[in-house]
Amino acid sequence: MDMDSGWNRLQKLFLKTPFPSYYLTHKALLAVLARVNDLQESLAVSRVLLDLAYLLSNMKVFLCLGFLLCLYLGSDARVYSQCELYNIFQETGLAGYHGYSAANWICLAYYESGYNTDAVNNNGPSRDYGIFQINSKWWCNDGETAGAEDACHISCQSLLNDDIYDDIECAKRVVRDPNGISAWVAWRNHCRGQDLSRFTAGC
Ligand SMILES: [Ca+2]
Repeated sequence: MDMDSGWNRLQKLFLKTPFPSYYLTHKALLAVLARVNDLQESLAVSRVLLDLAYLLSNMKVFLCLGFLLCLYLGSDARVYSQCELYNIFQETGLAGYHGYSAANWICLAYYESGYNTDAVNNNGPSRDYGIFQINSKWWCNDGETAGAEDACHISCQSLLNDDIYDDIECAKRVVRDPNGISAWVAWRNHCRGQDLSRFTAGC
């Protein structure tokens, strides 16, 4: 039985694949190969089969870890561009919601968070979260704000990831209150009555 040529082919196959678990598997295969050389062939073959079974089960673990890593990276924070926000606000109907154009919402997000989804501002008794800086006293639940209302029925943590669709639903809830968009100090101070055309230019 020509073990070497078979193993060499297997090694080359693993070396060609860029996935890190295959690299680790390749290292483990080399260790197995070193062991094979010291044993009788019949014994070696049974050990090799056992080791292969072990490696295959390990690969499943690596694949699962890779999948979890992708999930983790997939929910990471990010900084949006103006035109990305413009398109999402159009798609979700936030543009024009309660009479406020996309430019008003983009201006608001710019002055509240700089379009950064993981922005947090600690006010002392409460905190503001995410791209719209939604407050934990009235709108979201961060588990550490006394007398919190949680009117959006949402975890404040979920306002910090790159999925802003839930943030937009909460912003719609905020603007439906009597204060409307004036609930956002940054909008009152920087956007109200201003020429906002630069916030949608080129989109
Ligand atoms: Ca979110």
